[in-house]
Amino acid sequence: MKKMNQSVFYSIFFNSSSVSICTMEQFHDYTMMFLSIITIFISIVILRLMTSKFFNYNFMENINMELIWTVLPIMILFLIAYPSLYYLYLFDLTLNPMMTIKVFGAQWYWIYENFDSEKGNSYPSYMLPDSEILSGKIYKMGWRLLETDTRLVVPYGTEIQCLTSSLDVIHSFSIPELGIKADALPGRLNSITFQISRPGLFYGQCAEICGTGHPFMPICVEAV
Ligand SMILES: [Cu+2]
Repeated sequence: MKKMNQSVFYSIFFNSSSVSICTMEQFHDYTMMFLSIITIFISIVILRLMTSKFFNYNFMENINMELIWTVLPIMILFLIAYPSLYYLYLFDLTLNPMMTIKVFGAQWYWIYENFDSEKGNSYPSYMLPDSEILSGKIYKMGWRLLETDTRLVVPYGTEIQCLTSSLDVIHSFSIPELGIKADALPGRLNSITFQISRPGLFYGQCAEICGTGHPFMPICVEAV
């Protein structure tokens, strides 16, 4: 229940689709704050230097000034680096997943496997070709090159662990809207945890060049 409240809180106040992408957006804004301040400050200094008619030829050294322009950048870099590393390791944490899904990349489609069912059902997910989207009924209509015949259906508001692997070459399971990107490597299991904060459809594409069918293996996640 506590987790549900947290994700609803995120979706209401930050208008983002998952807890991790919300954190990334916040960190982006935080970093942009420093970038804006530095850019404005440097612009003012350059403009003043260009427009000023005064030159001080006796001004050779100033210990205090050198101290400030050494210590201040170090502090700014630390203020950016610390939360950056903190979030980097936070996203790797898998605390208490309520569900585990397995994602296999294949040339050129995805195979999803649900661990929680007793038999362990696995199903492939192919892209819907243009002909099917155009000729289909309304329920079949969707984004060109993004709609799939079967969707990965997951609950929202719960922590979901996603294990990725590949059957042939390297693929990458990526959904930008949810802040997910995990390489699918043959012979290896990669783990990524995410928590979707609202119901809806989320689209992604393979993010590692894997052959001629690479642009035609989209990911469609349905959060219910
Ligand atoms: Cu690919």
